[in-house]
Amino acid sequence: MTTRPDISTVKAALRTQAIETPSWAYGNSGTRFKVFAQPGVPRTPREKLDDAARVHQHTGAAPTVALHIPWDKCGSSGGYTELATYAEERGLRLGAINSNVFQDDDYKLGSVCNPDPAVRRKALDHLLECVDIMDATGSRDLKLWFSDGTNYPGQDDIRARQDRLGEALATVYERLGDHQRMLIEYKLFEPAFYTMDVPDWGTAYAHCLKLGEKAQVVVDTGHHAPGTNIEFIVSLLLREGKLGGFDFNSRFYADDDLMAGAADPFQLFRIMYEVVRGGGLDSGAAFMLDQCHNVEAKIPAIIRSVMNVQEATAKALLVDAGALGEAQAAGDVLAANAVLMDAYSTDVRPLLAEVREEAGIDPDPMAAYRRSGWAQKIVDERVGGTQSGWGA
Ligand code: PSV
Ligand code: MN
Ligand code: MN
Repeated sequence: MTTRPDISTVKAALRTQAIETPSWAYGNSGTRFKVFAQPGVPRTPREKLDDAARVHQHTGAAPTVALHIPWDKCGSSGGYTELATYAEERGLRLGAINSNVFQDDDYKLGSVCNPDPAVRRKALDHLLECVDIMDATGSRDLKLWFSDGTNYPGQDDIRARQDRLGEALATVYERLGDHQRMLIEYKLFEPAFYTMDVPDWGTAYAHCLKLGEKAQVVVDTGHHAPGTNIEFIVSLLLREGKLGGFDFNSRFYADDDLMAGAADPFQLFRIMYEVVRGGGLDSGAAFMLDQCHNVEAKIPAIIRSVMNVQEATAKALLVDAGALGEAQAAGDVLAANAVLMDAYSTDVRPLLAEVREEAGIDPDPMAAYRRSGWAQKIVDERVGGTQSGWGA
């Protein structure tokens, strides 16, 4: 039985898919070895939004922008409300608020897991401040990533550190409003090398389960050991109602933060297939990018990443579910694999071009951006761009 999805259904799903871009990807960022500053990068959160508006204008698929506090600090809660209005005036909304408890000297031995209660209190206050900011911006998601961990066996009590983490998370969870969520991100290693306090999806999941339904896991695609089957994790989290969203990026080695879909487009397809299969396009999962553009131009790199996520999604939507189910039920391994590979091998660029044209935008976002003159305009107008994010 062939049940290739109806093309209008596929188009409708592609039209509604929203990909959130990170404010920090617009600024100068790079590796710990060198940040190659680029002319014309934003100097303020508003200028980051100006660039994000270009990405949304050319793709039609990037309506929200994640903030990182204090990289996007506004001073007062009024400042955040004004920033939200500024975003709205440009057809955008402010997305996830990312906390930052990893860049102060005080956090040398950790933030909410630190053995010193005063440091823990400072970190907790920052997380609570992030919820205040969400109230001002109207953001739904608080994204928590902790660099906490230890470098040496015996350095600290790893079990007690879990207790400290649980306590902080519970306090922040209590502070969340009805429509707000807490997304807990995990990372295998770095900056700590012996233990991370949230090293994997299982640890994040265990805390989320204890906290309640507003707590969900976020999967950063660069945060696993090489060879990890990320799509399995995605499938499982969706099945348990605990997939909060993604930080998409590509990696060849570790947390490379390269453009999504650049290193392994097949992996991105496999992930998006599990998203489609598990109802993740409609579950409220956030499709965020978390990338650093060190040697490539930033705005077109973000446009390319959005397009790569869209292409993987389109291919996943084209999987012939009927034929796949039949092959699986018959135990026909090769036929089942062929169904998936057929979808992956489909050139979906014409389909996405059509979707864009029907939405009244240029079918080729990269070319449209190049022609727009924006790249030159920002070089001419912005002098002394700021460093944001990693390397800051
Ligand atoms: C940590 O490596 C991380 O993936 C977290 O999401 C941070 O908030 C983000 O990077 C900043 O780039
Ligand atoms: Mn991340
Ligand atoms: Mn990362």
